[in-house]
Amino acid sequence: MKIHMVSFEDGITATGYRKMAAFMERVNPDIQFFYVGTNSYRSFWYSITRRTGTAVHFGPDQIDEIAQGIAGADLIAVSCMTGYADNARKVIARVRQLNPEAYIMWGGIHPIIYPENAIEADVDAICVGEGELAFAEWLELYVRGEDFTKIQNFWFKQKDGTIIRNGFRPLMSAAELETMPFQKYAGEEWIYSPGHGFRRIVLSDYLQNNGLAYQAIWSIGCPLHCTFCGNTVFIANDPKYKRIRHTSPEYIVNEVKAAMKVHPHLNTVLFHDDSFMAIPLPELTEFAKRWREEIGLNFCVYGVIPSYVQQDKLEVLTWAGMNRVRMGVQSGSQRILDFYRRPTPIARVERAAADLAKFSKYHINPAYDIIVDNPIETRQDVIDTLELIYRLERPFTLNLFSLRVIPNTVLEKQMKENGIDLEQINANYTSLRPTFSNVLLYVLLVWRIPRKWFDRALQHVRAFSEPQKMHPISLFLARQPWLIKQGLRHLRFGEFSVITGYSGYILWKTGLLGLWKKLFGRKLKVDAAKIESWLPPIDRPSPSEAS
Ligand code: B12
Ligand code: SF4
Repeated sequence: MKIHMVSFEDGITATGYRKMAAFMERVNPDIQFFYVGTNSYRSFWYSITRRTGTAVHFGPDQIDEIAQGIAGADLIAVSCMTGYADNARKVIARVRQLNPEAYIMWGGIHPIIYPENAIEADVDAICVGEGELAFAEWLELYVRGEDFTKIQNFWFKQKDGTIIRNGFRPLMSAAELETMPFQKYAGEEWIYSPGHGFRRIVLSDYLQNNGLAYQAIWSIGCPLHCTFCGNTVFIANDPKYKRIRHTSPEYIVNEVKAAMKVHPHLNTVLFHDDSFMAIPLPELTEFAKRWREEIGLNFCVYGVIPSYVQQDKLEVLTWAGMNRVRMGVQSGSQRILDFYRRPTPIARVERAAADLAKFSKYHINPAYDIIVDNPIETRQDVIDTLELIYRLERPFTLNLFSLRVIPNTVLEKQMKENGIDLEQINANYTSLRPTFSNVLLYVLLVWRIPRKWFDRALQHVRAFSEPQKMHPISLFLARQPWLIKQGLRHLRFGEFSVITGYSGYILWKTGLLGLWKKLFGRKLKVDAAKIESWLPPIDRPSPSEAS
């Protein structure tokens, strides 16, 4: 069977798509891989202005061009998040016209989180859970011409339009995850270039999107259920999603080694796990030991929940090469954290920041996620967040996100119950409203202004719903010193995941990057006996499942 597998997202970093792509290639080698996005996400101009969003709508000519490029196969397999669902739906409709015989299947985050919406597209099936084993089952029955409509993790649309909504397969066990192929990475792939159709992905595309970084996922699952997060749906579908499942340290190390073979310039690995620090210490230590011995690259841990920040875990991971952390804080108001149902008290956030600050010699400033522009917030809630940022132990930086409601999450229900018009909420995660409080947040990132001035500034703060003056120029200007500070910090650590394009590559190629790291890189030393004491007992079954 000839398969065309298409990812709709802004970039080429889709880890879930890449996992699924590798598996589909294993069970059906006649497959081609396509990426559709605007690729503006990581451009220099984007980082300066944040003018473009992560969801971009293609016009009819582009929809046609994309559909023409992918329609010629027996199975068109689409994957995307909600931000690109509208484009995916339009392309699917056009593919159907161009090739009515093709079987069209839609998987990925959007059909999982909002299946009732995805099934309305002109598809034959949607995948509402983990794709690998369900797809293998489907392929076998489909090729044999047998009835496949009872396969779990799929919804099927019959010829007469009726929908078969099947339930969920058990989530893959750690042992099953271990048998899965590594992410499909840097093989033959095609990328959409508006006005020119699809062209082969080349090194510069990787450098433009990822810099010198490899994007990885080691563990799946998160014990929390913040109302704004897709996790609420994953857990509703299967409560076992709360458990952290992961492959063995050997597996993830081998995956990164395989990526380094095709891209020897890789200089850092970004772990996007939802809650990396929830992995127990013995397993983290095993990972750290192997990583240090066999990989030796720096790495960044993105999904950190403050309640799981522990001194010993930070120590062992920093010893292994961790040089950056991203942690979810979201708000400085306990009332808003309760509204989001985040069980992390403000005091715990402060403790986690204080623990992280102890490693500042070895880390690029940790980045804390904050959600702003929430219409539920009162003026006091906004002030509470500013106050938290003012007093949090430095250094750190912030990822500021304008609240956007992911359809079909608990937050959507909460907002509707509160009478909030969802249209009024920013359609873009990253372009902030130019409010005075957002300008002040950027100022605080480069300068903790004297308390007296800060108190005076707080008097000008307004809630989202209150009438207020907008400050687009001040916001633009306030961002620039912060960007420069961030850029310099990354340069100082020789880290090129944020500074994308050829600059890091040239430094790597000429050996200057290696020299820089040798001269200025700092490595945490930890007593060998301590590491040994943290390792799991030898008879522990591996790979394990933490709970
Ligand atoms: C890694 C990650 C990223 C990475 C990589 C993106 C990617 N597409 O993989 C990066 C950093 C780029 C990223 C960015 C964003 N992300 Co993100 N990200 C994740 C994260 C943490 C893990 C995804 C993952 O790899 N999971 C593990 C894999 C194995 O699972 P999977 O992706 O679901 O894939 C399986 C199935 O879906 C299925 N499947 C997938 N494709 C297909 C195709 C077919 C045909 C079939 C049959 C099956 C199938 O099989 C796969 C294997 O089992 C998730 C949270 C989560 N727990 O999923 C958020 C998540 C996907 N991200 C989210 C968001 C909102 C974003 C951003 C918009 C955030 C922002 N502020 O900018 C951006 C989007 C930018 C863009 N490029 O367009 C939301 C999406 C919500 C939604 N309804 O769309 C999530 C769910 C987190 C949340 N807050 O709820 N993200
Ligand atoms: S901690 Fe992060 S991944 Fe987990 S539910 Fe909350 S937002 Fe989602």
